[in-house]
Amino acid sequence: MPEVVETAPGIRIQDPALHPIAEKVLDGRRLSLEDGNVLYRTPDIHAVCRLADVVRRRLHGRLAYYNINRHINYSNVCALSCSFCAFHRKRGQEGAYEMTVEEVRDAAVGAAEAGATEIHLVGGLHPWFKFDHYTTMLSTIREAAPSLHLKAFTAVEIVHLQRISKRGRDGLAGTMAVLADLHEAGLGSLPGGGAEVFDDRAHDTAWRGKIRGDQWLDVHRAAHELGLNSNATMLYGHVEGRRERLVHMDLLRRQQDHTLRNWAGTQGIATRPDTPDGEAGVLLTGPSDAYPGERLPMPGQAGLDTGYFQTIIPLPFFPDESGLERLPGPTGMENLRTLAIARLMLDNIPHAKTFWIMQTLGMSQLMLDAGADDLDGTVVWYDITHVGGSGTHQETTSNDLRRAAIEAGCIPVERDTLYRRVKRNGADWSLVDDSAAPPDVSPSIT
Ligand code: V47
Repeated sequence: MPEVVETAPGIRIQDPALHPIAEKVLDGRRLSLEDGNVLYRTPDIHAVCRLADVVRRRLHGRLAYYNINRHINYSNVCALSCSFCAFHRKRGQEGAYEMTVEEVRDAAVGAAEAGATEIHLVGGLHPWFKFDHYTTMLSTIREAAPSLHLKAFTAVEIVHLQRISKRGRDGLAGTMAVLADLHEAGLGSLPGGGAEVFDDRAHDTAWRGKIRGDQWLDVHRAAHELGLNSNATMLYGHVEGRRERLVHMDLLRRQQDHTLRNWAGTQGIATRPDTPDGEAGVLLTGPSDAYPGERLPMPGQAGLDTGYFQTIIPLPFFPDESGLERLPGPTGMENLRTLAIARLMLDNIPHAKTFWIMQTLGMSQLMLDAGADDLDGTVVWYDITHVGGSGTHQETTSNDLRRAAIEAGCIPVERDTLYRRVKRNGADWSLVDDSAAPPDVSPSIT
């Protein structure tokens, strides 16, 4: 039996290979890709989860965020044929659908009347919709349901919109122009979809024809420069390997460093020269005494003039009905480990989300103890994956989410899309003034 070492109260480590990593986490130093490899290889998965929980508690105490939202997939007709995707159809193919602007509006109004704060609006790359169809979709929802935050269009759709609006050759300026038009029409933030895994080999094997990782990152950089926040996903457990996942995390981390570096400098938040590439990294997950103010302000406040990545969302691959049905997909332990490693590696992204639709609510409860602080939302309609043969209607109530969080030893907190706290009375809601009553996020380790 290997010696069990207690590095900090409650963190029992059996695998000596984890000791230097535990030291780094406790000191608030950045983990290298090699550290990530060790975290993937160690049999001591429980220690990995405990370390991720240290970071989670530093940032969020025992708070578990959720939101009341509705996903609207406006069409599954897609010019692409990614082999991992069971959602896409060709026009006229059985199961293909397109919602009209009025249908999208009605779904959004129904969601607002039921108390939703957010619409998550995405779809396939429709071959015939014109650019103004997308701006009309946003402005129509905004007019009919102004209280809703519109988190819409993955980076893949944004590049498609850039092409169909004849700005495909304008590079980053064209992306900014498209995003500015969408923002003007009501776009509030970008979802994290379409990232898959930033690796050209995996890209060419399973989603050739779709944008590559560098383009995905460019779109999010443009959104951040415009002051919009966004999320980042990582689809894993298909044709990629663990090394590619770690590189994906590192690329996100570098981009977030780049985004936050100036702001961190103005705030006196330490940038650490000890990142593996020697560049100054902005770590938000160190001990609170080392990093006062690790909670990021809203874009436009407290000297922060850009948007940023709010949350990392690891998405486990579902082989069913996809072109990669022969693959087994990741197991529960791999999902737990990947979530914990994402929390540890992405030391400058404030939130880690377990999308319960894909992870299941039961696994998500375990993940709240292994790095995750966000369960996503009430969702209602979800077309892209169906867990265990469930239908399109996948709904859980806010009570279900709250109960799941409490059972996991957390304090459930309803948030809006930008992680501001929500005060609710049935379908009516308003934002809580955090400056009046900041949430208790005391970083105790129990
Ligand atoms: O981009 C597609 C993935 C993503 C499969 O930003 C699959 O808050 C598993 O991005 N198995 C869409 N995954 C979902 C998404 C998302 C979800 C929740 C919240 C947010 C957010 C974003 O689903 C796609 C793709 O990467 N996907 N097919 C599949 N067979």
